[in-house]
Amino acid sequence: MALALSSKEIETYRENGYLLRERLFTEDEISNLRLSCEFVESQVKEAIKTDRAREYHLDQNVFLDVDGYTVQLEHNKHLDRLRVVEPVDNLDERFDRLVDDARLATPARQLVGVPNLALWTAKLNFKSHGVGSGFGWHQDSPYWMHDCAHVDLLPNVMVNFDDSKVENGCLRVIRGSHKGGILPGTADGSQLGGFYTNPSLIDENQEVAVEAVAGSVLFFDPHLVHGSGPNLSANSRRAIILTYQPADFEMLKRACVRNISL
Ligand SMILES: O=C(O)CCC(=O)C(=O)O
Repeated sequence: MALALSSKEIETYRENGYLLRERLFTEDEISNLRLSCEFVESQVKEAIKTDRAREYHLDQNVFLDVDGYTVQLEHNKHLDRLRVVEPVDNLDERFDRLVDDARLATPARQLVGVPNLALWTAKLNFKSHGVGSGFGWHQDSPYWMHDCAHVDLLPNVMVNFDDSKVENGCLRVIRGSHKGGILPGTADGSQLGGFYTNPSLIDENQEVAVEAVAGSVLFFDPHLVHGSGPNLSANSRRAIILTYQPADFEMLKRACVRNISL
C-alpha cells in the first residue's frame, strides 16, 4: 500500500471524519509492540507505588501523575489494572520510533496540510480483558482547546495492537460528527461531564463500530464524536493513539517539542 493517502482516501476522511487502513503493520511488528505494552505496564505499575506519584480522584475514578505522565487506573475497583497512560511515547524506545513511522506520519502530514509535524500527545489504552471499561461519547477537541490554539490540526492515529471487535470494546464513532466543530458537553453535575458530548447531539443512526485486525490503523478527526464499550471478553484490546500537530509546537502536558523526523 502506498504511504501517502490517495485523494479518494482524503475525501473519505474529510466526509466521515475517519479512515481505516487495514494491516499496516506485520504480525512480527505488532508482537514487538505488544512487548512494549507489557514493558510500559510493568514500569508504570512500579512507578505509581513510589512517593513520586500523586494520586487524585475524578468522578470516583483514580488518576496518578508520576514522572511527567498521567495514569488512569481501571474503573469499578479494578485498581490492579491500568486503563490509560499519557504521554507514553518516551516510556519505550519502540513507541518513540513508532511516532516517526512514515506509515503514520506521512498520512498525518497530509491531513494536517503542513510540510512538517510534531507530536501533540500519545496515549496507551489497555482495555484489559474482562474488566476494561468503556469510554462515553466524546470529542477530543474540548479537552485540548484550552492548551492549544490549532485544535483543528490534531489528527488522531490509532494503532491497534490486538484484534479489535465489538466484544472487546472496539472504537465506535459517529460518522460525520466532526463537521459540527466543538459540541456542547453534558450537564450532569459530574466532574468530567462537560467533556462528554451532549446526548441530544448524538445521531445514533450514524454510529459505526470500527472493528479492525491487529496492525490496522485508524485516522480520526479531533472533532469526531467517538467512544467505546467495555471489554468483558477474554482478549485485551490494547492500542496507542498518537496525535500529531504542525512542527515546532510543544506537546500537551510536556514542556518540550517532539518534532517528527520523516
Ligand atoms: O480506546 C478506546 O476505546 C477509546 C479511547 C478514547 O476515546 C480516547 O482515548 O479518547
